[in-house]
Amino acid sequence: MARSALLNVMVQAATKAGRSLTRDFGEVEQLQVSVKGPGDFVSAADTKAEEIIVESLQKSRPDWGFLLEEGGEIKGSDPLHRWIVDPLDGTTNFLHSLPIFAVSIGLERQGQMVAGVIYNPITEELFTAEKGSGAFMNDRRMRVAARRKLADAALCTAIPHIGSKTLGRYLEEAKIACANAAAVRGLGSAAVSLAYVAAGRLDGYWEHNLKPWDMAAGIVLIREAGGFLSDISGGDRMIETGGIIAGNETMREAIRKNIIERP
Ligand code: LIP
Repeated sequence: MARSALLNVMVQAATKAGRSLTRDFGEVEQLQVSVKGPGDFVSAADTKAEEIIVESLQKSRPDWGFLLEEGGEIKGSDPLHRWIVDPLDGTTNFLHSLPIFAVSIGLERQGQMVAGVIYNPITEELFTAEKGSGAFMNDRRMRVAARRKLADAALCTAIPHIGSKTLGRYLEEAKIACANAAAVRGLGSAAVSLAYVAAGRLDGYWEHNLKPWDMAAGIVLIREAGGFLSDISGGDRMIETGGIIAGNETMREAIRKNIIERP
């Protein structure tokens, strides 16, 4: 499969950061037995991966700016392009040696998401998409799943953690979802979850409080895999509101109407 020059630049940055994360993931596995745990080590791994990505992307596109999970906004001299980067999405999984995490790099052009790369360096699954050119997992074309009924669907959402203000809403939604869907999962990485919807492994995904870097690349993957996205009210302000629902068009609307809005 021939990738565009742009995707090559993104893949190079993601895989380079992935090599660093893989080395650190090996260390984290050793640190589980210490009482202090690997917390500080993981923050350092996250920051290191982000620096690798920034350096790599800046080398190829010196004028483009960034929105970074760790480093915030870096303005570029080109006002049209901005990279949106999460160097380690699924930090808690990484911290606990669960190999469900990813590097996520999205490209925004004039306010539109136009390219995305999500890479899990442990499974070596590389998800790529560019507007108008389709979505791929490694070299294989991806399509969202065709299931239309909640009763047949494997859905995914975020399970709240200690101190989270969303527990009440989650329990309400989970009650309906568990009673109506074939399966409900929480993977702990928005980027991986969106990539899995694009790959047809999950039928639908929703979450209320994401940051732009959690979803930027995933948005392009879903659209290019023939899927649909909306914010919680059915509009397209996912990045602005932090709410997202993804799936094929029937599944996306079924999640919104039956699980989130509830009749
Ligand atoms: C996290 C996720 C997780 C989501 C959290 C958070 P981090 O990103 O992807 O699935 O529920 O809101 O944003 O902190 O691991 O990069």
